[in-house]
Amino acid sequence: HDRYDAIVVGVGGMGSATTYHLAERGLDVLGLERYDIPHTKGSSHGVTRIIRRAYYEHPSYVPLIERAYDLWDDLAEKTGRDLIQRTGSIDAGPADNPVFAGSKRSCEEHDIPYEELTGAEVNERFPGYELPEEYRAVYQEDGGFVIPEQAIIGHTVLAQANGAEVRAREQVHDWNETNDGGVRVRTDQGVYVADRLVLAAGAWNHKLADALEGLAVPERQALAWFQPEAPSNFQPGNHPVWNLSVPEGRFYGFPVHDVPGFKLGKYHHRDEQVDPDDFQREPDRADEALLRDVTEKYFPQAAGPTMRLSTCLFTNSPDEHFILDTLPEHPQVAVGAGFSGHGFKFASAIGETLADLAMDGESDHQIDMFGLDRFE
Ligand code: PYC
Repeated sequence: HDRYDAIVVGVGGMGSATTYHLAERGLDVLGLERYDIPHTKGSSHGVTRIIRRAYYEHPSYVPLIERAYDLWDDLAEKTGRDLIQRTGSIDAGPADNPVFAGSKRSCEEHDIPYEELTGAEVNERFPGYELPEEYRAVYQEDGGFVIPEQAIIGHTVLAQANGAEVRAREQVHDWNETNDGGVRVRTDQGVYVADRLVLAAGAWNHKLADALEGLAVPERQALAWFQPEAPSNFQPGNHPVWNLSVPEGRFYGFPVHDVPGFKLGKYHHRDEQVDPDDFQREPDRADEALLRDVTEKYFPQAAGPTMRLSTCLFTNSPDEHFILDTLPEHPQVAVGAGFSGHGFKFASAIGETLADLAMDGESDHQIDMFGLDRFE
């Protein structure tokens, strides 16, 4: 193969979607993945990822999440895969906390239907919760979860059906610009040339672009699944996905799906910035204890025996907003980076955005907030 239109580095959540969107536009695309498709070493494993329209991080994300919902439904239909479930979402905490207040603001600004509930009302309606009664919560009926492994397989299969070449277990060492403005990518298996490059390598992105140094910083996270003692209260139909701001930190969780346990995690679990090639992957008792304590306090009926523990990686930008841009010195290279623990739900739309950026240097999606120049 002499030359591709585009090469995508990383065929995980973002890269598989990008490979699909490029191929679907009739472009000749190569996707390169250093591990398996899907794999458990990065940010896109663990069976469930929250999706929510009531976006407390900033109202500017709402148009992108609307597009992501449409594209997830489209992917589910085209592939026949069950990859999204609607459970409703709860964003809660004390009255002045940013999770509740930000979620409400996004609903108000974008006319998203929602209900404002007290902690007591949440507990009554969804008996798995035991929130302090005076807490405030936004309940939004379209919230739910995406199944990341199914999403990656779905995007990859559709990319291949549209002519993409995808290679797993092939590690990109480096890339450089060709004299005619393209890119040459060197892997442990060979050398490939393309007009455009997309860096979607998650926690490894900063190793492939100097411009991302210090702007896309990997962080170790831990997840726990505990067996509920009252299983029916933690089924998808009875237990909305949740984001909670409590004195112990910011936590998130899910109903039981696939793994026989109620899943939760803490944002910035133990504040451990790590090298993705050299960190403690195996969860330990301290990881488990931190998540068990919060489960006992706010979801006591879910605090049964441990069913699974796992680690994964966030890649944080300094302001925890995404990076979607071309590289300042290499306009033929698009990057999707720094998703800061809240990106997966958008992957379907980010694939479309990165395909736009790679081929046109711009996108119709609202991504002004996500440029690299904000860090200058
Ligand atoms: O964005 O809701 C979210 C989320 C949950 C876990 C990590 N991010």
